[in-house]
This record gives sequence, C-alpha cells and structure tokens, in this order.
Amino acid sequence: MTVHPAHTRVYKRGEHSNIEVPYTRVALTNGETFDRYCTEGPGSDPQVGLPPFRVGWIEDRGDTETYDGRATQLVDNGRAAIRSGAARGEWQGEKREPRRSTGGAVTQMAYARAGIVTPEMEYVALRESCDVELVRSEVAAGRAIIPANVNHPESEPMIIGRRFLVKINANIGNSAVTSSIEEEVDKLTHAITWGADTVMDLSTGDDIHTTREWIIRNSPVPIGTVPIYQALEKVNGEADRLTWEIFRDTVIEQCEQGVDYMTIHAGVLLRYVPMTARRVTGIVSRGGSIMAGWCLAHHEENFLYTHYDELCEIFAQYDVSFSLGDGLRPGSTADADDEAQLSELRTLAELTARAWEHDVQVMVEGPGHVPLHLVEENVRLQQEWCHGAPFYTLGPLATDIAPGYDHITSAIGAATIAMHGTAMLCYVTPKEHLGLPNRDDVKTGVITYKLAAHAADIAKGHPGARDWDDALSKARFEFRWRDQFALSLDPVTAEEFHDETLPADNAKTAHFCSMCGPKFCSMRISQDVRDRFGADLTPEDAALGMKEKSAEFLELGGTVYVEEDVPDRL
Ligand code: IRN
Ligand code: FE2
Repeated sequence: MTVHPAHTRVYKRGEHSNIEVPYTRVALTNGETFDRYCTEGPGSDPQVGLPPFRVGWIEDRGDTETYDGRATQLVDNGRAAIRSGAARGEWQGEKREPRRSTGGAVTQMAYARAGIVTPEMEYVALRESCDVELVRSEVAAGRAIIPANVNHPESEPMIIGRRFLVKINANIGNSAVTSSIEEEVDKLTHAITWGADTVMDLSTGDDIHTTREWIIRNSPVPIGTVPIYQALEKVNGEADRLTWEIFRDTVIEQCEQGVDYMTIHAGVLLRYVPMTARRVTGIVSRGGSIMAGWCLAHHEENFLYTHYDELCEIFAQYDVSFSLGDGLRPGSTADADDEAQLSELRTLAELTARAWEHDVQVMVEGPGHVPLHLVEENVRLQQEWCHGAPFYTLGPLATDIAPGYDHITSAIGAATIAMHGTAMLCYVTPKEHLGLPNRDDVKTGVITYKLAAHAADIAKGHPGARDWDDALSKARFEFRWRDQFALSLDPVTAEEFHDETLPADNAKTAHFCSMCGPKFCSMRISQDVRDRFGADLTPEDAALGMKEKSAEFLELGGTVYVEEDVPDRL
C-alpha cells in the first residue's frame, strides 16, 4: 500500500552485489523525482506472511543449523487457530524449523569484528547512502546495531546508531482488556506504512505467542519484545513465582520465533529499589516494577542480572540484540536524573561491556520524563558510561501536564535528545497514560516521531537530510500543491486540510491558499517581485518591488481579502 498516487516503489542496486534496497519514489509535477527511505516492505497477505528473502544469506554463512525447536508446535497451532478462526484447526502451511548457531556467535557484531562485511551490512549501507566500512566499523565498535535474528529472514536490515539516520520505534500489542490478533497485525502494517523503523510487540494477556508469530511473519522491520511480560503470564501474573528457568524458556521460545531485540530489565538491582521510595511517581516501567517486586519478595538479586552471561550465550546463538531496559526511568519531571535512574544506568554500562564480550549487540534504553534542560546531560552520561552504545529513549516527555497530548510533550524531548545523539526514539501516542492506542493513535505517534527524528537529522547535519525539506519548500514556493502533498510526511492530512477550504481542482495550482488569500500571499508577492526583476534580484530591487506592491495594494482600496469572492475566480 502506498499512501499517495505519486509514490512508487523503486529499487536501488549495489555496484558489486545484487542486493536490492527498496525506496519510495515521489514523482513530481515538474518532472523531477524525490526518493525517500522506505520501511513498509513489499506488503503481505497476513495469512501467508512475507517471503523469507534473507534465508540465502544466512544459509550461505554456514554457521547455523535448523533443529526441532520448542516453538514449532506452538507456532503451528497458533497459525491454524487463526486460519480456521477457531481454537483447533488444521495447519496447511509449511512447517518452519527454527535455526541457531552451530557453535560460535552468529551476530552481526561478531562478523564485523572479524572484518567480515555481511550482505546485511551492504544492504544497510545502500539504504543509508553511506560507505559500508562505516557500517562495519560502527557495528564492530558497538556504536551501532543491526537487529537481525536468523529466524526473522523476512526482515529488511536496518541500523541503529548515532552516525546514521535517527530511527523510531512504534509499540503495538494487545492487552487482556482489548483488541484481537488481526487488529494487531493491522497496526503493524499501519505503523510501517507511515514509517516505523522497528515495532515492539508488547502484547500481554492471552495468545501472546500466536499474536507474535503473526506479527513477525508479516514484518519487514525488526521486532522487539519484553519477554518478562510473557513469562509473567506463565505464572498467572504473580511476579514472585517467576524463576530464571521460566524466563529462559520464554526467551528461547521468542528467539526461535524470530524476535530481533528484547528489552531486558537486568539493571534493576535489589539495592536500587529503595531509592525509588521517595519518588513522586515511584517505578513506572512495567518490566521494572515486575523485577523490583520479585527482588523484594525474595530478597535476592535480580535473576536477569545473576544469569546475564547465560542470556548473552543464548542471544549470540540467534543474533538477538539486547535493549537494556530502563526499569528505574523517571516517570515524572520531578524524578529525572535521580539516584535510582543514574545507579541503574551505571549497571547498564557494565552489562553493555559484558554483552560485547559475547559479541552480542546492545542498545541502552533511556527515559521517560525529563525537563528540557536535563536532556543533553542524559545523552552525555549514557554515551560516556556505556562506551558509545546506541541510546534508545522513550520520548522523553518535557513536561507532565498534558495527558491527551503526550505525543507532543514527548516529541519536544525526543527531537532534543536525538539532536544530541540518541539513535532511536520510542514513540509515544496521544493515548499515553490513558489507554491502549488504536489504529489512528499509531499513525499519529509514528508521524509525530518521524518529524522529531528528521528534525534531529537536520540539526546534526546528517548528509542529505535537508534535501527533503528543500524539495518540499521549493514545491511550496512554486505553488505546486500536489507536490507539496506528495512530499509531506502525511500527504493525506495535508491534502484534506487544504481541501477543507479550497476543494476545487484548480486550487491545486492556484498561487495562494485560504490562509492569507490571493492578495496577501507573501510567497506570491515575493515571486511577482522576482519575476519582475529577474533572477539577479538585489536587495534594492526587492525594496522597490515591495514599494510597488504596496502602492498596488493601496490602489485596490487596501481592504482585507474577503473569502467569498474566491470561488468565482477559480
Ligand atoms: C524505550 C526506552 N525506554 C523504555 N522504552 C520502551 O518502553 C521499551 O522498549 C518498551 O517498548 C516500553 C515498555 O517498557 P517497560 O515499561 O516494561 O520498561
Ligand atoms: Fe509517563
């Protein structure tokens, strides 16, 4: 699905390989074209899923093998259930056997460190229009990650790191209270159509496994999860009954399904929990509160921390990336940068280094709610302490006072934090703090975060980032309305808003809109001036032109434009 008739899918081919990277080409009315980064994938029938196009690359490396995984049975049952619309049904699809390493780490980091350039790295370099050596060296250094589980061969490789385009993640997932599997797959498609770079499935409640299977098989973008949510379901929501074994099995089940990165709240240490007692909003992270509850109930150290090396060994076998959870992130501006948050960050730094010893890729999660004057400091500390590992932040919300508008309060913080070096932004929707986002909220969240990320790319001087702005601004100045819509992040809304007052077809070429009307359009006036004096317009000429305009204006009676007389002229 494309969002505008002027959009088509084109492929960029590598010079030395046959790797093809999809782009969205915007055809402009002046004959020019503009190519945009594209996340929506080739599109799929939810019942069938996407073609596993990366399988050949994975097999060619010869370092993985298929096996009779524990997830296979669950997968088959799950798909059959959907297909028949019943709890039991016959699975007619192919049996998918999971794959894992035959020995060593099969991670992009391991290859990068060994000096190997993988097809995934080439793909990413084409996608980002950068040198493949930059990709390889940043992944090798841990400053960027390419989340790409060997069991998610449907995914189009992408990179998360501060030297690359700022990425955004959209959270979807049902809860015990609302929404079905079909709705969640639809939200996935909607999120990637509007530009989500990764999607996290945060489903809780029934059918977690099946929902996730459907999402992964239909996802061209990396999928993230928080496996402690599913582990908690397995013990009926009683956090103190959780064990390392239950958690480990859940993680393996998800590794086999193809989850590309997992949020692991291993930095919530027993001794940090009391530090949250005097906070305004205590612990606001779901995973953080589960682990804090477990630590207190057992008066033992967090099992995610004590079994961390085992977890690294599992992740290395599938190339699953860590998203080290900020279980103690501030949930209000008052709690920002407090002892609990910063103590946890120190532990996340230690865990980053330990994962790297296993060649496992890592990003580090960050806040939350942070007033603007503390935003830069948050990036600086994370980058310094965590040895440059990519930062992945939830907003942050710059203020707490606007429930219903928290996509905006958080985008203010998100643009700022990304400008200072955050690599990926976790979106916040208008429903934040209020309810489960619906389809429309997903779109609003994605668009809001795309613009925050892009604003940061421009501020960072990212090569080529401003080209998009220039293309749109030119279209705007030249009154190519159709091109302005086609180039915008959300063409549908842009066109709708324009047409609300000037729906006629010829208004799409008119040299004004209803905001100022024909006589007061600053861009039309300055264009007239340019036309009169030619391209080599001096400031003096411009001043003269403005004088003439002013005379013309007074001649016309100097009245303010009345909207009623517009339709006649169109
Ligand atoms: C991102 C940065 N900090 C937190 N996040 C996201 O918040 C995380 O990746 C997950 O999608 C979501 C919920 O996490 P908690 O509440 O379990 O920590
Ligand atoms: Fe919050």
